[in-house]
Amino acid sequence: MSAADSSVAHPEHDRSSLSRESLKRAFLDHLLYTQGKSLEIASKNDLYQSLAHTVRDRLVRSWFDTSATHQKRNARTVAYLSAEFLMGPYLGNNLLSLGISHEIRLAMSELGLDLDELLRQEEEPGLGNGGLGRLAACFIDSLATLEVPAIGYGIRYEYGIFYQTIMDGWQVENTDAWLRYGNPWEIQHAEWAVQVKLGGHTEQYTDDSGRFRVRWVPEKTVAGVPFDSPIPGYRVDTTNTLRLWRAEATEAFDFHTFNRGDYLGAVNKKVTSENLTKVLYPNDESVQGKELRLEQQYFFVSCSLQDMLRLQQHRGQPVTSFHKSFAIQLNDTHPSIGVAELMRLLIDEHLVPWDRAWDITRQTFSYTNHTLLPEALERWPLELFRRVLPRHLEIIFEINARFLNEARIHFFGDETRIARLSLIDESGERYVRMAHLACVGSHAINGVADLHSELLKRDLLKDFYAMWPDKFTSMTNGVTPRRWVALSNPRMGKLVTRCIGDGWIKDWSRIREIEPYADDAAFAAEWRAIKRANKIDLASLLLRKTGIKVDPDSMFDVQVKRIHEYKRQHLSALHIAALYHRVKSQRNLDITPRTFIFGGKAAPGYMRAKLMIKLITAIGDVINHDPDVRDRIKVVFIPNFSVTVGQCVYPAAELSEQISLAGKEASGTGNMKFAMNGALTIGTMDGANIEIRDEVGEDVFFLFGLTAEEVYALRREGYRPMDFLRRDGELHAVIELIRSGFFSRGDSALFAPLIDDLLNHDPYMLLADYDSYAACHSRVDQAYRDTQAWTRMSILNTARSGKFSSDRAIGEYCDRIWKARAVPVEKR
Ligand code: CBF
Repeated sequence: MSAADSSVAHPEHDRSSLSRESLKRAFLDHLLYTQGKSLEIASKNDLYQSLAHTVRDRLVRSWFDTSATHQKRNARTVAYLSAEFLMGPYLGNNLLSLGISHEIRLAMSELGLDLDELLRQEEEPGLGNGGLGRLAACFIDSLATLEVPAIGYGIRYEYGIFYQTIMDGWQVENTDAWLRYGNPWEIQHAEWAVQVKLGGHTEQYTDDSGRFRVRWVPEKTVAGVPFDSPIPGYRVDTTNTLRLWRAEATEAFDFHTFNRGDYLGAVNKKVTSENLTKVLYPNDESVQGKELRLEQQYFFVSCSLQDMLRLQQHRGQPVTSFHKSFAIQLNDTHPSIGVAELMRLLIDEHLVPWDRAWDITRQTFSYTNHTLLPEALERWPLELFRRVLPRHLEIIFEINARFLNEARIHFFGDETRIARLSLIDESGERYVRMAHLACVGSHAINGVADLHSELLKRDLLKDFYAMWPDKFTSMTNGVTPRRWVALSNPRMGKLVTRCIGDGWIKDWSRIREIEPYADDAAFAAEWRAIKRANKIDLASLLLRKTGIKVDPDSMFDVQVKRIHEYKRQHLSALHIAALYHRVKSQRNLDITPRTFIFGGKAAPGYMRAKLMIKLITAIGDVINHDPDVRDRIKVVFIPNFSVTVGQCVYPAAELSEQISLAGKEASGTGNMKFAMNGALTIGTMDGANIEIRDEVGEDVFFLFGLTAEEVYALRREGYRPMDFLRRDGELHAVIELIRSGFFSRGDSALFAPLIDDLLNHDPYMLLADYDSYAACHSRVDQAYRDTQAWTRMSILNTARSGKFSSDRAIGEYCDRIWKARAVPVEKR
């Protein structure tokens, strides 16, 4: 039984439908009537689908009651607009929320079935790239658990993030057909479909009352169809909605073309329209100005805003009080076209005067920035923008003209600053700057960790900060303890529950209550045993997925995240190669046996990141097969890192690598998942690492590297990587080893692009931080030898991680930005 199951489900649940007998009956009914199978001939997928339907049915009543309560109370609703929702598998999480995992397990076993096997059957919807999409998933879990009326709006991509395999050490991408067996969690609502216009031109006209108006004559119209999934809060009656939009052609056939005899041409339009939601762009932290991506963004934003206006009408509320009913959060700039779209809907379609519409818009939106990297800042070539959204460009010009008038009063005579502030970049080819649109159209702007928010104010958005200091705030990210502890680490959950009760599942700050147990020998022994059991589980997953056998008694040193130069996986690679070099030069060197575990995807077009994967696997290949190493070092790259894999990795980790160059990682959320599960951090003063260190204490954190200030200073002085290389003999030897082709079967050209870049430019300052990183690892090595002291640190680390729950983050957003509150659901 998991820790989470040990408490009773919410007392108000209709217990009879949750009894073992009724669960079994419902399951068999679904098998027969939904899947058309009997137990004897059912496939694993049939069994999974039947179970998923059985569980979904048990959410429907509270789902109804939730929307009825919200409508009746006209409750202020948070609309979380995000182009990505990386939800992870639903079944386990929904069982946890309902509190029926134990009964279901027994029901399945009485039918001769194994619940764990059925859980493994679920295809995870990979509708996100990484941190940003997963944050959205944690946030909607917290909103539901805190009973805040909320809808997550996004895109129902037919193909999510690609499936990664590793062949000969290289990343290979395969399509992710997650819908191939259907998605039992969603319900399609064709009756709420909306029409979305694209392309064409605008026309001016005078309406019946003599007012000047603009009409958009689109080139095409696409239908947006909503697919809803229930998002149950943990042991509460609230079940919110995740509403994802699919694009459909408005007409299946172009009859005109069809009648002319061009049968294939007649379905072309359908195919092109439906391409809109075909595939998730697999780029993380970089954008390509692709027309389809702009169309995707506009499509889901327009669908969502039209949907909110429909709900507003349904609630009997006037359009002019839209901002009182909805608080819309822009998850990065991807949905920021919403500012212009809401203006268009209010002015053109609901005939609201400009000033009133602008007031409503600004009071509705708030914007979260997730990155400082210049290559991740969205801007669209003006001509492309005009082609896709001609009416919006006019609106943006008007917003810009009014905004720049206001800015000129603030910054009288400072035309350089005015040009920097403008929504249109006119320094060369003209672009629409989406972050500027988001800033101007929102009443609040936030970064996702304190350092990041400060850097936004100091650099990226400094002109906006100078103009509107009160709009800026900081909201440190958080992650849900339901998925990332209760569900992923049931062994730890059970131990914690035994000691302090299960209140931590809904209120992670209570985890602090385990702090006194850090000095309790029996507790520490159990803590260690749990970590070891989790490591054994991960070891068998690694063996299954890579064929590499690892020693569960070695230290599990883990770096899982997107592969990116700024995250510096290659810094780890250099250090591993250096350890190897040491072992080879002093055969009997006494080192702490370590398993270095990597995982993460590189954007398919990001050659340097793909080469980093190859470097890690190539170094691993040599080390793992060298008898001199005697298994004291192992290197494993887990293919296709995902939420599902993460659930096995975080609980087993002992050391969490958070080694980005200071000032580059906005926050990080993996760092929080590791900390909650007792892995100590080796990290730089970057993103939320700083706050993790503040919380857990300096002596429970392995710090290295330059601070963001030092990075700026060094860059200002003129950074010369070679100066650092000359000072460090070991690093020099390692670089030479890689360069010579030692890890690439003699191919000295293979890693040249990476190495040359490090020696000549090193934009992420690996060489400047290397020394401090290697020295820090030696401290880790020593610390790990004292098992009791290490365990104590691990317990303290978890005990002091209370701040990093998404419940805390959502509480702050509700109070400080959304002005939203809990609305308990009335049961009917
Ligand atoms: O805020 C959530 C995460 O977003 C990113 O992944 C992003 O896509 N910009 C950042 O890189 C992370 O630092 C951040 O935690």
